[in-house]
Formats: sequence, structure tokens, C-alpha cells
Amino acid sequence: MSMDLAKNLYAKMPDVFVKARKKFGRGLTLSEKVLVSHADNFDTQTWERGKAMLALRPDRVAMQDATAQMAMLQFMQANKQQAAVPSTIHCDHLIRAEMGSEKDLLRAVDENKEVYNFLASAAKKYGIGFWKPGAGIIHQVVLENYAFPGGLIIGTDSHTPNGGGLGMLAIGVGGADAGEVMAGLPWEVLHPKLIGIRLTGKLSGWASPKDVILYLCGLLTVKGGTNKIVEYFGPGAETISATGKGTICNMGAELGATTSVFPFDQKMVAYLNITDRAELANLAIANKSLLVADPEVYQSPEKYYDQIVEVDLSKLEPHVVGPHTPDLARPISRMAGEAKEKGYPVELKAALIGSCTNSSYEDISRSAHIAQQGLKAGLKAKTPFLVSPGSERIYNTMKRDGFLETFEKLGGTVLSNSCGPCIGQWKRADGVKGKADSIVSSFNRNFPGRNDGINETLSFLASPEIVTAYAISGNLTFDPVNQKIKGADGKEFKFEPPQGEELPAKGFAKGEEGFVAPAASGEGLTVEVPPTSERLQLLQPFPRWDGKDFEKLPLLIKTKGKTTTDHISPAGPWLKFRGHLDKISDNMFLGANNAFSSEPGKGTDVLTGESGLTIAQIARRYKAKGIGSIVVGDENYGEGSSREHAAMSPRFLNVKVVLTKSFARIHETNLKKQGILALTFANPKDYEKIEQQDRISATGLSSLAPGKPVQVTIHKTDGTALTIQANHSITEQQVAWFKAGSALNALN
Ligand code: MIC
Ligand code: SF4
Repeated sequence: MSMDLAKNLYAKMPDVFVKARKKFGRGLTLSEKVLVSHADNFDTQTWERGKAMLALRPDRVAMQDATAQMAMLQFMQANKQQAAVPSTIHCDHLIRAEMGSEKDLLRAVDENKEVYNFLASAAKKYGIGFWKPGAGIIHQVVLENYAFPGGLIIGTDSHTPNGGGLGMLAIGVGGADAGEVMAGLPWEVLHPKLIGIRLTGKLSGWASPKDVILYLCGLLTVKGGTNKIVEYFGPGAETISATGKGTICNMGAELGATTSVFPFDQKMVAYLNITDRAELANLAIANKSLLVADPEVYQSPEKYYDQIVEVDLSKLEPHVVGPHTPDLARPISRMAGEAKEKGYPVELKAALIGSCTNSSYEDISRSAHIAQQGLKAGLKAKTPFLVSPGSERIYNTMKRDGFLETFEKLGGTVLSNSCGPCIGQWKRADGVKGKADSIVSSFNRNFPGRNDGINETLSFLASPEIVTAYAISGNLTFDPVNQKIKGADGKEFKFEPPQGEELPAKGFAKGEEGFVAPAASGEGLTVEVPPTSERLQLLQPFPRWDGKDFEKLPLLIKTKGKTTTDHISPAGPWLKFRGHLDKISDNMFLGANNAFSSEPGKGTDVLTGESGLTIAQIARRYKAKGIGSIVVGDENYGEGSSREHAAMSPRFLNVKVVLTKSFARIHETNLKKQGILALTFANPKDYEKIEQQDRISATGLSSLAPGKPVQVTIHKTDGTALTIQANHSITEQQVAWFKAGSALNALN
């Protein structure tokens, strides 16, 4: 599998590195090594960080079921016989967590039949590997099977960077990007700047890899990594397991980073060996110098990275982040005080561990050690305690080594190997809409409504071992590191710091493989899309730009504050419509705060004055009248996931322009791909000038060009007008997408 890819790559790397060192006049960082060795054409490209667009040739594409549907529907429009690069589809997001693993899985297979059949038949026809529901969560399966040091993979999921744990650049993209790469085109990305993170010391006691990234989330914020690669190095890096590195890279998505990566080391060798890839490990060892930065980089990193952060792992305390955003971080010792001060409900209503981020053998064995100590003291979980294993391998190994039993004795429920409660696929029995209560998980996301569909829920994130201790205490003010807890006999005791094994001594137990290889030739095979399906709808190309400026567009919504893709296109119950653009568009902006409405997701039809309508209802009314509209947004608009529905639904419902203070990377690209004009205020204060009844024009579009601001005119109801400037990052090629109506139209 990855062996041939790695062999070819390592063989060509030395020559490209010689050229690159010459061109740049210096040694190369690891990120640069991976970028230059995947250049579509190293010689003709410009290599300017933060400015140049790079055209790269990824080694692989990975897609998960919720985003693969649009990716495949778009790929099919390109009329190709086969995917041009090795690709896989993973069925993980659509399984609802309710009754435990077996029953949930059976029901999922039944209720998602149409979608799974579509994906399986498309995979078979186009030469794509298919991982069945229950096989595991995309990022864990990729780490176990496909990731390799020095490689470049793109995935239709924002946590694809998990693969950085094995020393590769693994990057989250929208489905259109994946579709194009599978159609044989190079993949474009803004040349990222580099943040170097130098790790010293060693984690000990309660501190875990999760705490490294939770701490960094607090330090760098959810915008801090935008258009940057986070590259780790230093003596501390070598002390962290490969899966721990995966966790750190996975949650680099929460910094908005393009991706994160660690240099190749012995921990990666150990992980490759235990996941049956000894040959690959040996090949990487023989090529080690290609898979780490040049020595001079590590000697004076400040000369090579745009920003340096130092973290002493020995001093790191366990952290808790949240609610509502992953960058509201504090050491656990300060949680109780802050909860009191801010009035967070301290009784915990649920504790959840696992997910794509934190279900390694190390995580699970350390959490089980805490659970065992609780059981020994006669305690059980005081809250519902849910465990989401990342893959079939992890699940079977947990079972063999007795961890499942421990969790179940504690009162826990083991769910199927899937995303479940992390993506709102969770039937929380006790939650009440309108009532704030607190939950804690070892996942990576905590936006409002994310887990249980209830916007008021305060969701906190911590390491799995801390979450397990929380489950036992049932209280957010409990600090297992420093405080005692009462056992069943009334006597107080203190938890010993968690202990676990990085990798299973007996190797991984295997379960059902869950992998279906594609047909040797797809000729004559059909892709199953039932014409009357409620779940799938073939795509119609979006209309081309008519060559006219956008004049006096009504304001569809001005979002206030955080506007993640979960606000724009909520998941949970809507996940089932991910393959049906018309149906899913009814969810558009349901979670967003409208600056002109007290109720999230609601707004006013400014043409009739009727208020209390959903944003999709309003957009459908405008569309029926042949009128386009504009969306105005705040900072880091579209942060969070890669779901391109957050761009496709607005496009489908006739939004012409999205004008914000700033964008998150994947979403900005997704908007451009779908033919929406993505603009940013030249002066962010102009955001304040936009009022509900304004009509807004964007003009001079026939001369739209890279680096040339767009003129935006705000027409007020009193007849006055003010003109402001909007910037954009549209390239020459992207101008063509805009004019063609979408990137896909430009291709055909
Ligand atoms: C997420 O964690 O938000 C998701 C669900 O995995 C998304 C993808 C999706 O919306 O399908 C992501 O991270 O990109
Ligand atoms: Fe699945 Fe959650 Fe990971 Fe996204 S973050 S891939 S929803 S487990």
C-alpha cells in the first residue's frame, strides 16, 4: 500500500532537496521537505510563505462518509474512469450513538442503506478503497494503515492532520478539492507560514499529549494557526508516543492550522512495527535524514520558522478548555475557581472519552487505570460515561486486555467505532433545550450544540484520564491532581497519577477487517443513486456568473461573534441529508447568531418585513424572486470543519457574496470553489456600519483580479450611500472559478 508510495517518494526527495536548498539559500524544515517533494513542478513554482499558491501532488485522498457524498457527487461530474491517486472512503460519521455498539451499528446499516450503497458502489467503480461502517474513524484508520513519514495526504475532514503523528503532512480539505485531485489535477494551497514548537522535558504524572495541545489552544487561539503549519521538534518531541503526537496534530485543527507535523523518530518506528508495517519502518529508518528537518534548522530554529514557541513538557499541568470554544483554556487547578466566578453549572451530566482524537491504547489504558482505582474504592461513574473507540483494532484490543470490562463495571457504555456523540449523533436521554448544564469529553470540538444538539450545553474538553476522573466525581470543581475524593466507605483517598502502556505488549488484537477493495475495472459498473431518494441528489452545475456586478443585494444575515461551520450548517440530525443539497439547505445558518435577531438562526425578510423566519426560508423566498443576497460575518468566519455544505447551501440558495472580518482557511476555499465571492473588510470596523435594511453592491467585478480590492457600496434606507473597500485572496485561477460559476464548471 504505502510502501510503493514511500519508496518512490524517498527516491526522488534528495534531488529536489538539493534544488530547494539552492533556491532558498538555506537548509530545509521538515514541512518544506514534504512540500517541495510534492510540488507539481518545483522549478516553475514560486515559494513564498504566506503569499504563493502552491500546486501539489498529494500521495493519497481520504474521505469520510458525511463529506464523501458531496466529494463523490462532484468527482462524478468530472467523468473520469478511475480515481487518479489512491483513495479511501470511511463510514464513521453516520452511526447514531444510543444503545451501545452492536445495536447502533445494525440500525445505522439499515437507516443509511442508500448512502452506504451509493458510497460502496462509487468506490468499487472508481478504484477507491471502502471501509465499512464500524471499521473505525477515518483518522485512526488512516494512522493505522496509510500514514507514512514524509507523505502528503488530503482528507475531506478538518482533523486529517492526525496523520502528522507519523511524520506526514495530512491536510483537511473540502470535497471539491478531493474530487479534483481524484480527477488528476494538482491540489492548490496557500504556501503556509511555519510555527516551530520546541518541546523540551518529558510529560509526567497526569499530564498527557492532549494537554500540550489544549495549552497551545489557549496560547495561540483558534485563529493563531490560520494558513500556518505547526512543526514540532526538540528533545521533548521524541518522548511522546506516535499516537500522542497524532492527538497533538489532530487538534491543531482547533488552532485553524493548515496542518501540524512531527519529525520521524523511534516512536514512529514502534508504531509502524506494531501495526504490521515493519518494512515501511525500516525504509524510513534508512532514509531518516529526509524525514526530519536539516540539522542547521534545529540548531537555530528562529532563522527558519516565522514564529517559535517553547513548551517545557515537565512543567505542563493538565488543562481543561471550554465551554463553547477550544481556546478558553486553564490548568485544571484553576477550573473550580473559574466555574464559581463564571457561574458554570458544576454538576456534570455526561463524561465521554475516545473519538478520533483520543482513543489510542495509551489513552485507554491510562483511563482504565483511573477507572480501576475508582472501582477499588467502591465508586462508580456518577455521570453517564460513554466510550467511543477509534477503530476495530482498538476496540478488540481494549476488549482482550480487560479495559472494556473495567469501563463497563464503572457504569460506562461502549459505543461503536465511530464519531457518534462527537458529531451530535447522540441521543442524550436527559438533556433539555433551553437549560444550561455541563458535560466533559476528550473530543476536540465544543461548539454550542455540537454533541447533543442543545445550544445551551456547556461542553468542556480534557484528556481522557481527566475525563474519567470527572466521570467518577461527577463534578467540574474536582481536581484529581491535587484533591482527594471520598470512597464508598467514606474515607478520602487521592487518585494515583494514571499509568498505561503506549502500545499493547501483546500486539493489537484484530477484529473484522471492514475493508472492501475496489473492482479491478469499473467498466460496466453503476453507481447507485435511487431517483426518489431523500438522502441523495445528483448535482446540477451552478449557473455561470452573468457578467454583471452585484447591485443592491439584500442582507441575508449578519452573523455576530463566532460563526463556525457548525453554526452555518449544523450536523447531528442534519447529517442524514449530506448527500441531498436541496434538503440540507434548510439547515442553513440555523445555529448562527444574527446581529439583528435575538433568536439564533432566525431573521427578517427585508423585502416584506416579515420576521421570525429561518434564514433558509428567507433565502428561498429571495431565490424564487430571482434575487441574490449577501452574508456578512465576523472574525475567523467558517472555522471548524471542512464541510462544504456550509458553502454549497448558500450558493444553492443564491448567496452571491460573503463579506467578513476574516475567514478560516478551508471554508474560504470552499466558498471560492463553489463560485461565491469571498471578501474581507479592508477596515474591520466597517462591519459595524452594516444595518439590516441596507442594500449592498459589489462592483467592478469584470476586472476582478488578484490583489485588487473590490468596491462595496452600502445603500442606506435614507437614500445615502457609503463606499468601503473589501479585500480578497482570489488568484488568477480562482477568478476563472468565479466567472464559471464554480471550480467544477471551470474544469468542464
Ligand atoms: C467535524 O469534526 O466537525 C467533522 C464532522 O468531522 C467535520 C466534517 C464534517 O462536517 O463532515 C470536519 O471536521 O471536517
Ligand atoms: Fe469524527 Fe469527531 Fe473526529 Fe470529526 S472530530 S472525525 S466528528 S470523531
